[in-house]
Amino acid sequence: MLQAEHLWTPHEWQRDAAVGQGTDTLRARFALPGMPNLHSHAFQRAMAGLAERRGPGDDSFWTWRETMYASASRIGPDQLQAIAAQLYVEMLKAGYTHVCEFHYLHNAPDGKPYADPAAMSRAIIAAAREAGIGLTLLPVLYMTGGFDGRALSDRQKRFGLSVDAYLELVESLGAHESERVRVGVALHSLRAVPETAMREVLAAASAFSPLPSERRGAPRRMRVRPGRGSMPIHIHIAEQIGEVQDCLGMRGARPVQWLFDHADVDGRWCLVHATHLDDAELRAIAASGAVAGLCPTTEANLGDGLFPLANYLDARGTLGIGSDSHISVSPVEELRWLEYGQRLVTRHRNIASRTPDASVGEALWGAALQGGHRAAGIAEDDVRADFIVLDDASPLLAARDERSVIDVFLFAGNAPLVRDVMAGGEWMVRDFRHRDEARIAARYRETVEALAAG
Ligand code: NGQ
Ligand code: ZN
Repeated sequence: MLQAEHLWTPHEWQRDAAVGQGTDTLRARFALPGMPNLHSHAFQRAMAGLAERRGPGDDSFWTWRETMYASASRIGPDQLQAIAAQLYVEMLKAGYTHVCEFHYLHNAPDGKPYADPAAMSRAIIAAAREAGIGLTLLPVLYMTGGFDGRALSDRQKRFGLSVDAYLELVESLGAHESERVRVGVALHSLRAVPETAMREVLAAASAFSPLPSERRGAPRRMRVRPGRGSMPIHIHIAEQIGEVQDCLGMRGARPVQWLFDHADVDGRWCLVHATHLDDAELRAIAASGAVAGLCPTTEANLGDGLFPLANYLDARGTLGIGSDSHISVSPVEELRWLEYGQRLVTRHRNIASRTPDASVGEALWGAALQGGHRAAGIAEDDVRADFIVLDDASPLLAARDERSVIDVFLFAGNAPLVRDVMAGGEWMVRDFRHRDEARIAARYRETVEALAAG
């Protein structure tokens, strides 16, 4: 149980609040809800820092992608579980209590399906259980190598599934659903999914939405998440200018515009990155209730561009944060850079809070919580025993109170201020240490050393 002198329940502070159950009571001065991480490719953690050396030409997102593909090619289920478990421990220690895993590494390294087509998905589920983080598993449909419908390259063959194989995978994963493990659907990107395939998957996903009964019974039913809320739908979109240009050239519309013209985009959707938007696209996303899935440290690392935050917030858009490639694993850093990117280009301060006297830290943490839960498929009335406790002993928190503590947490620290983390009602991190971190880190080290040795 957590007994907090000051508990932030967006958007107000409660005094002397008790949350969670059990006799293992922890007293704390400042606590706040744990953050959902709405976008992760776990395997990429094992290459963080290995693409920061200049190549022969101009480096870009596309040259980084080749390095990423090469590192993916040697990872099987055991390696994936070891890497993901270590990553998820790091996430918990940083203050993330739930992760949406955008998972497309389905096939064996030779591009053929594993004997169990869900082998890689099950590795992710096992890793989340070991670490104790909540999971929304998003198996990804990936079919083509570009807008022109070209076949997958050899390195992309590990990602490829037919629509039928994909829907079977999603359906089979339903057996693993629980309070802590949810399943959604994902389309890798417009360039990787033909329009007809997109329609089939969306029809199947809608069969699970809590819609009026006459709208049920879409072409194909999946027995995933009976009785739960609607199924989240994630897609990468408009991250790179090259992608916007290709979409304009091949489909006659910008990516976000094309998506809104061809799908019922609503609050089930998470549009990952959505970096390059015109005004109409920005307003369409905001009005739809879809979540803009922002990954500022990855977007910076890959040279994607800057999301138009102020206009989007003024249009009452919903957003959340993800650590994506895991070049950094910290909600503090994502939110700090989300705000700082805007300060640097606008030459103004305090962008994320749109009302006078409102705390920027509270605005950022509150917005990303709301959007993160929505993207994870966690309903607003679904109470989560997911909390983080800040380190009372840090000199940074001396003489700080409710008014300033979240701003200090997000903007003033270098050493993380997250001391304890409750996830799913259990203390997974106490005094900066995760319950099982030594074992999980040792296995990660062995795994990465073996991968590096080839
Ligand atoms: C991914 N990551 O799927 O891991 C992508 C790169 C692609 C980001 N876009 C591959 N950050 O988009 O084709
Ligand atoms: Zn991604």
